Amino acid sequence: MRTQVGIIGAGPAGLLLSHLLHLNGIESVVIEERSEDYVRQRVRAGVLENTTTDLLREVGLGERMDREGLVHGGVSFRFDGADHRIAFEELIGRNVTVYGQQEVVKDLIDARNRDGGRLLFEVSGTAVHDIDTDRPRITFTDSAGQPQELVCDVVAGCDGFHGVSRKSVPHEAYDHTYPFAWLGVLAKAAPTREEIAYTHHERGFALYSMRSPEITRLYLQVAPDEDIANWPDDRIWAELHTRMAVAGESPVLEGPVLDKGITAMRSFVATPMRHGRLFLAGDAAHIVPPTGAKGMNLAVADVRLLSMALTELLRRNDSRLIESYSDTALRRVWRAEAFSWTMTSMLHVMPGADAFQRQVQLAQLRYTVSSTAAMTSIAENYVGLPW
Ligand code: RFL
Ligand code: PHB
Repeated sequence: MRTQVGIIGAGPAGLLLSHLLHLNGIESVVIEERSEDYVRQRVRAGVLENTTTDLLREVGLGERMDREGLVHGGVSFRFDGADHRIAFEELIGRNVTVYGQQEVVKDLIDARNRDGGRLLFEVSGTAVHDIDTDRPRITFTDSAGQPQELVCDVVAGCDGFHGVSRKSVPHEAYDHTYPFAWLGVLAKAAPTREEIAYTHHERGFALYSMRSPEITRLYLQVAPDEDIANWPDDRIWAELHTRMAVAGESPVLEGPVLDKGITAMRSFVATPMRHGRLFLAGDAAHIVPPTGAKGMNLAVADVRLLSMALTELLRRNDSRLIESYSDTALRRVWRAEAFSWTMTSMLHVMPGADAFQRQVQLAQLRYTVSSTAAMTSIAENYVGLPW
């Protein structure tokens, strides 16, 4: 097989890259190790920056998002037994949209299928070769068990944090793990509030979010090595009520649990994001803890840049943008790393923190929700800084 851009991974990064390249007249093939059903159903991120929704609309992917997405003009921080709203729309005139990552992925798969895109699911044994030459190759076994070779002009490694691409890029790794994890629950229960609430409670962080008028999405800070078996549904609900209550009232309405899982919290950056003709994008190159809701948005930002750079390279033989791809992308990545780290440190209970550190943390929270300057800073980072 032959194509211009061989894309490894059908997550938001790989699928959107393929779509953007198609709009610019560039051919690609996406290979994915999971099944199409699995990829369409995988429950993950929920918050789209204003920059992301603008881009999705611009490239013809806004229709269902605008119909079903929930526009939020602010978020709340809950602590000291009260709700403190950060009003994005009043502060900076922008907002975010809650629209599940798997909905974006479904819209992308449907768009690629409509446009005759080549998406190969259930491949195995993916390996990249000859990335130092101008004819890199990807080898894999297809879903029928046949060995395949894909010869390309360029390879895009969009295969997430546990993929194979990053191993072929000599890089410096910046890695930070946090002494806690998130237990996430998707429940068939109507949200009782209209906006997301980030809760700081002495028993640990909790997050109230939603997916639709029928579905709530909730998270609890737990130990990093926590076993999900220790968290029967009753315990989860009891803990959510305790942490999120304001003046004795819990916003949480219980309902059947549709999905639950534990996510480790980590910050990671690989630099550079390129070696020869292999370019990394999204979680393959960097991850952030989910507290800032930045992961998928960063994947979108990377592939927006990469699609423009590859278009210049492959259509006009101009390599200036591609030469600066890694440096330019990493500027935004490090900003998001800083924001995610700040949000994570401010809102979680830090195991082992002494009494002094706890008071400093509370002082920081109180300042953040009472200063217009501090709230504006949270708002502009949360809704997405300009490209
Ligand atoms: P993905 O989505 O991991 O996709 C990579 C794809 O590559 C495939 N793959 C391979 N395919 C072929 N050959 C191989 N050898 C392969 N190895 C892997 C995988 O099967 C997969 O389909 O990476 P991508 O596209 O870079 O997208 C990144 C986002 O998925 C991620 O950053 C977000 O989900 C992070 N995240 C959030 N981001 C936000 O912007 N807002 C949020 O509110 C938000 N909340 C979250 C999150 C992530 C979470 N978890 C579960 C990690 C909340 C949680 C709980
Ligand atoms: C979600 O709705 O899944 C969600 C919301 C905000 C975050 C992370 C995840 O910071």
